[in-house]
Amino acid sequence: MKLSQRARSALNRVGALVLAVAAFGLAPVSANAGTLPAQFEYSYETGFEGWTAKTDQNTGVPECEPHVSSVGRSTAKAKDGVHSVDFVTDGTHDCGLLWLEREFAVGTTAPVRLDLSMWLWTADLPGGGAGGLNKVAAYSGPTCVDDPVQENGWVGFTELGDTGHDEAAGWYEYRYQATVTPNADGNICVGQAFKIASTYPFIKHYYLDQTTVTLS
Ligand SMILES: [Ca+2]
Repeated sequence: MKLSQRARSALNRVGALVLAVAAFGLAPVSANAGTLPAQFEYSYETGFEGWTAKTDQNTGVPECEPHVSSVGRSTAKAKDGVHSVDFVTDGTHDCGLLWLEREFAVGTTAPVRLDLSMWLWTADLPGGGAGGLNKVAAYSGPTCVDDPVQENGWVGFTELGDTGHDEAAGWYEYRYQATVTPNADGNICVGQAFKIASTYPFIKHYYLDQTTVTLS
């Protein structure tokens, strides 16, 4: 009887650990969604939590005039916990793409439904000028992006909205939903992106936090 209780207790501990890993996003680099539906949350409290940070300047052939935009982490703002992702944007040339991307193993090659929620801290007001026309965007596809291409917008990236808001500076939620066909290995790639679409000859900071990826 005691052994059985210990076994149950151990199973409970394993269950609690699985829940904790899911809750805090400490999943392996390629998050294994296993049986769908599955939900993953990221707060960027311990590094990028499996996401890869990229810009158009350091990924493939640069599309824009040289700019010093970068993606880092910060404690200046946080929606959850004390850290967020810091999109450091140089608007000198009115051109640029910064993004995080992550592969998810979905265990099927059949199309899956993606629901992405992310929160951005912005102080921009609507309209032109000092950044209000910058865009939050998202990417999904069977593979990640090795060389972003700009035609009418960045190819494969969907613009979700401006960074400018009538209300005060603060956190705003952006949502993206898509049906994604996995690659032959049963993986999809998800991207959270920031597009420079305003001209401002200085550096601006935007903060990203509390990402939820739901796959079904
Ligand atoms: Ca956080």
